[in-house]
Amino acid sequence: IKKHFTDLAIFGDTLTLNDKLYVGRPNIGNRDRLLSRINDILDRRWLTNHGPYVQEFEQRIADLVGVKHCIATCNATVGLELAIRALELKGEVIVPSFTFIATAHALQWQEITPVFCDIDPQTHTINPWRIEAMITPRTTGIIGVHVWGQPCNIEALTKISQKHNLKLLFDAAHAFGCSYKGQMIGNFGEIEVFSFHATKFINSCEGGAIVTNNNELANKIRLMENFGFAGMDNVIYIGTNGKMSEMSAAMGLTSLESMDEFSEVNYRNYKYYQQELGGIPGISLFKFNEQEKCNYQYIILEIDELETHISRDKLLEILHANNIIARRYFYPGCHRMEPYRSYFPHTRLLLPETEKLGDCVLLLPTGTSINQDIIRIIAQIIRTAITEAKTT
Ligand code: T4K
Repeated sequence: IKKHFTDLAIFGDTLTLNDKLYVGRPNIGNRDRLLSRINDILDRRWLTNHGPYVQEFEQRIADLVGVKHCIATCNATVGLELAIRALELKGEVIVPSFTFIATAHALQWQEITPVFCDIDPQTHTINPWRIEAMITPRTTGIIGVHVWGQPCNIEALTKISQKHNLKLLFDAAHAFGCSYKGQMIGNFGEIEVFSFHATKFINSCEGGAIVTNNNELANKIRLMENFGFAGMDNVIYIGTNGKMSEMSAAMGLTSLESMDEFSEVNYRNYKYYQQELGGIPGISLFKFNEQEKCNYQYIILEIDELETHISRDKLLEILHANNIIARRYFYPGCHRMEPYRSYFPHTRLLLPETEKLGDCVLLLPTGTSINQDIIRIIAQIIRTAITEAKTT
């Protein structure tokens, strides 16, 4: 074993990982089923525009979530944009900064100001108790993000939104297959939006879905997603092209068929990580509530540098040098990325928990390309890096 961090591949001699391990490596379902669906699409020559596979995908999602309406989209970002338009949000909308930049961009793209709110350090989701102080006469809505598939405090958010007459919408990009108080995510707020991007629990290569129990909103979104066409040659809304293609739906349906297997593998990996990382001082693994349904798609570490004597960034460098391509999601927070950094230069002061988490969070690989042996190696690299840091 090499001794110094100048030799970053500290396990180069003994425990080599030959292939790079990525966070977000897609889980692939049954290839034969996928190829047979692709052949069907080619035979049918129906490639997009609400074809039979998209309709089947929407129905399967609606059934799994237990929600009235599902509208499949080309991705979740456009899904959020459509939801925001359909809800007629304007002015300011309160969102967490600890999220993927798409949540903020979906608002700003429509000239709505995202007002960044701090998070609860336990759940990593928006802190409802910080919201009321941020409401102004221009505020029209709240977007909660179920980051990592960890549901927001939906009860508190619902109460606040009702009290102030604000629209409540959830970015559920990470939360397909998760539940809150026994009910599936997808049933809360006015609308929820899932992502089926390649890196997500269920993937359609690119894709998303808008789900709602509101008939009127669902009708409106269906039209807006297809340029606002209410029939051939008749446009009644300003719309966009948010449609999912048949190829994406074929991938999505195939992925859905392996959903139980994916969540079992993810859960097993989560338990292995818990076992292997347990007892390393200064490292904590984000804990999910096992009473709820969860897709366990993310392995989230927090590094306490005072205890480990190693910064998160140094550890990241060591992991990368050992072919473990860990990620710093969601560093540094939307408020510190352009254009928001320039628009709101003082926001940092209002978001101490977001700042703290952004500086110590690290995501590790999981999914079907990982197993217990690999997790043991990853944990051993982390343990050695910390031991070395303490002795140098
Ligand atoms: N809201 C939230 C909370 C989100 O996290 C996201 C997306 C959205 C909204 C918007 O959803 P979409 O519009 O995308 O449906 C990635 C994804 O592109 C993005 O979908 C995701 N969140 C975000 C958390 O991660 P990047 O910029 O980090 O992607 P990239 O290219 O660095 O890849 C991520 C990792 O996945 C790498 O480790 C490589 C690996 N990977 C990626 C792809 C595409 C693979 O192994 N195979 C692949 O095919 O954003």
